[in-house]
Amino acid sequence: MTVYAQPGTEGSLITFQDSYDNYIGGEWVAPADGEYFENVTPVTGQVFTRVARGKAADIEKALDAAWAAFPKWSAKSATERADILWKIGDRIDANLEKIAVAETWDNGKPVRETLAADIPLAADHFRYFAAAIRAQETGTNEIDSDMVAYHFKEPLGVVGQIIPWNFPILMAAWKIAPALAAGNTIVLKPAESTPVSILELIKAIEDLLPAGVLNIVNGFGAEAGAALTSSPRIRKIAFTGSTTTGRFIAQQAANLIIPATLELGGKSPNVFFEDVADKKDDFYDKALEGFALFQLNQGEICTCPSRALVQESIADTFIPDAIARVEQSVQGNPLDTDTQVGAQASEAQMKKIKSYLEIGRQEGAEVLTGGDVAHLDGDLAGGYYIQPTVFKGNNKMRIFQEEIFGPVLALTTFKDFDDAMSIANDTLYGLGSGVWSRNWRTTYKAGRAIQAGRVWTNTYHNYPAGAAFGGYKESGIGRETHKMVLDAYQQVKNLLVSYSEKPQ
Ligand code: TXE
Repeated sequence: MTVYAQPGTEGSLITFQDSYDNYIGGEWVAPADGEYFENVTPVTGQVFTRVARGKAADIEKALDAAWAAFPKWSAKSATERADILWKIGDRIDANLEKIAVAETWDNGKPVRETLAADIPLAADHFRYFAAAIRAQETGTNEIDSDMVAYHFKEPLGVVGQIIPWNFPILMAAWKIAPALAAGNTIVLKPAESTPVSILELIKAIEDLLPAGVLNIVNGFGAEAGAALTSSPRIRKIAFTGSTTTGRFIAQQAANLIIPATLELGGKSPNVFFEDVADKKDDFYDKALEGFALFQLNQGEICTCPSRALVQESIADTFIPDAIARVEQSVQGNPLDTDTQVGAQASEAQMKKIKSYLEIGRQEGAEVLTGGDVAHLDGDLAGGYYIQPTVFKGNNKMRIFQEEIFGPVLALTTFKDFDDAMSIANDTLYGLGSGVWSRNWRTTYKAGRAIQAGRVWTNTYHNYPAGAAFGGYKESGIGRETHKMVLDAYQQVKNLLVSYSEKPQ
């Protein structure tokens, strides 16, 4: 067990600046109108720094810098760009602990996760796209003996990227790495509740990046965010956030006639077929662990397995075992490596979750465990903690249909395969899902029948760079991760060439 010291106290790996500016054209630039906003750590609920409150003028400045950098960056060879991305990956690894503590302090998630997942996965993403861009090939097509079609993949130009607060650094890496690999330059806006870890990451890598290639403007959605997503000077927008904001951004993209990739909300079903309980062996144990994973990242994951579907025939044994597994989770100081459940990212999010705990009760759902805020001691008492909660009810209830984005599981039972698929697909969303069975035919059939972009099969919550990620239905448009995302950051140039001496 290691308990990292709180930032700014004795023995801490990091002391935050009193204030942070925007990062534009390779420099730290004060906001045009001089306004800053306070940033709070959800670990204690205390303000720990101030951050530039960017607005339209700052976005314009960042767009100027990104366009100025575009010709040189896009003219670099894939090998040169890959070289820089690879070094960024290595630099992130070299600063692992410091960035992990910054991410934990900014977001409230346990340091065991930022150390083992968020930050290493971000580093890996840069190396994956360094390799992918070098390996990218395009086609030549012989139309006839005198005519050849050549295809080239060209970058789009300056792209806008809006980052959410649940995985600030990883979501930024998911967007920055492919965009830069493909030769674009970027204006990026972090979420207003978690801007600082991204800025600390930039401090660690800024000497590797040519000026203007990556620009960060902080601020609120309605100010900096809207100025970016409505600008006719961007050639693409990438967004991760709520379905409500995503719908609005899609409309803006339609007006601008630019592509938008949207990674939005979810209400993912996690389906447990009866044969998981055939034996109380390692597989059974793994399935219980899969059930308990709704608590990961305090449930603030768009793919959170927030609906558990358990086959009726095993309900009497499986559900008590699964609840016992949930109750084993350690909730506490996010800076302690033993902690598995930390703080919600903001007070607003904690209040939203609390209201759903009330809604679940009012709807008549049964509380199997949890059901309240968690009161921690000392200076953690001011932080934003919620008890991991399991409700039993039915799929028509709001707690089964609406994204809560907290450690709150809605559990129901099903009779047979068709019943399970009908409940699983009875949702507006289609991002993640899980199926658990010892029978490969069952898992395959379920995997194909569930309308979601990813179906984890006998596993959950792995995010390798090489697997495509994205939503069906109202969970979004387009994919991230996997080399196929490069297509979202490139356009195809075709040279159709006649080698004939005669008119053709
Ligand atoms: O999201 P928003 P909020 C879900 C989750 C959560 C709910 C509300 O259910 O409880 O959304 O969270 C920027 N133009 N998810 O209100 O508003 C904003 O500044 C341009 C799921 O925080 O979508 C931030 O950077 N940008 C999700 C980002 O959008 C705008 C992750 C996300 O904020 C903007 C986050 C505008 N008009 C929340 N308005 C996931 N899919 O993982 C806001 N933003």
